[in-house]
Amino acid sequence: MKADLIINASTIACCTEGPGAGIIENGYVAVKDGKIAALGEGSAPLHMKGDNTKIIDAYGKTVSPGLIDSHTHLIHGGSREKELSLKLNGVLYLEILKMGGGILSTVRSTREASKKELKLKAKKSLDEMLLHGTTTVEAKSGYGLDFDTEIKCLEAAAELNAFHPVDIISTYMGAHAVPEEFKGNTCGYIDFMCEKVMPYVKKNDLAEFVDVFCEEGVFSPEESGIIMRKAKEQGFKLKIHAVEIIPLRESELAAEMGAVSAEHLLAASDEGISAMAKAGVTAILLPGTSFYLMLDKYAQARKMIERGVRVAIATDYNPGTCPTENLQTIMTFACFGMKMTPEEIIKGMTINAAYGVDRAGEIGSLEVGKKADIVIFDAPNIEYIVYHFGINHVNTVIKAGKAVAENGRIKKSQKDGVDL
Ligand code: IZC
Ligand code: ZN
Repeated sequence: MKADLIINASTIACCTEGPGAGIIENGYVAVKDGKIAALGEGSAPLHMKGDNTKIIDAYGKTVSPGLIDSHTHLIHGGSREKELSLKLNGVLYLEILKMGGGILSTVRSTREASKKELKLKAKKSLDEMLLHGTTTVEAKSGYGLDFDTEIKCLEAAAELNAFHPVDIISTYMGAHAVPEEFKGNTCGYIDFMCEKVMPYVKKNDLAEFVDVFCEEGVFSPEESGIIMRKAKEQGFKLKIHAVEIIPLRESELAAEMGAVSAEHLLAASDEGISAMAKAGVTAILLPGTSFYLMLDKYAQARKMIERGVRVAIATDYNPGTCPTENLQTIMTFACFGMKMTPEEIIKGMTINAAYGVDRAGEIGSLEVGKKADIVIFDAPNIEYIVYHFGINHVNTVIKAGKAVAENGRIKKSQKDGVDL
């Protein structure tokens, strides 16, 4: 069997299931037809080398599965840097939202933007993500709230997905805030989402998941339960922003509803953690958001891991509470803020994140038969990536067997000319 080869890798983090990150020291990975064909310690078997074999020498480097950013708010207009001074003066996130800022300010910018403007802005972010090692991203809508803008954003994501090397998994998140036109009429807004928007999204295959922002002053657990039930009836998979600055039983709700993931989880109760472990709900933790909201509080990753919850880590890339596309910086926050080990962190951004977006059969680990989404870091081991923070360690990104980014540059592809 002839294949393309990555040889001499100092560290290969296979990120297979079970304890540890499946580390191989000094090994090789063989890629054929866009999939992982073989991998192991030492040199690649001679019969794999043919005349056309492409060889990457990864001496001194670390090879891992492509990173999966399992929680982002990719598509939006505008930015919110003007809220920095409010934050510095102690005005809290939910207070800014109540004043019509925060999410609602991004809703205004997103409604004003054309689909083309939204795509151009999101493409820039996808390029950054790819250069920093992300090969799959979950993208939530939720900055349109009205029918036309939500559909515009979901279509923008689908059109970007069709040509950009990063794969996009879409989530409809109309339940991100109650829009001004439904102020005081949350029930009316819930009916509108469930009866008008969701059927159209489903029929046009614009999203795989539905997500709800369950938080005091946004959607209550009862309201979130109604939205999730209706979404499930229509065939959507479920996610929940279980922020739990004040615990409201959101993790129990995620378990009861059979959600694929519960995200944030800043103060999950012991009962909630056990219920999630039992129901197989993936916890997607977002330590960059704790940092950016200047909270003293991080999710209890250690307790969740000890109780058997699968823990994923994501950026939460959004214009308000975590404006970064860089998962490597988030690795350091996960380590220092939540005391996760580098092996737990890399698994949180690969195999566990794949579970968080229901793709664990195809991506998230280096195993024979899985898609060859691979990152080569210019770092001798994964500890080094977490330790030396704030810079980009990525040397090469391989997507479905093809090198798509190298030395800080995205490679020209035939599809670069696509008109956005
Ligand atoms: O734009 O503030 N938490 N949604 C829920 C966000 C943060 C994004 C934002
Ligand atoms: Zn979010």
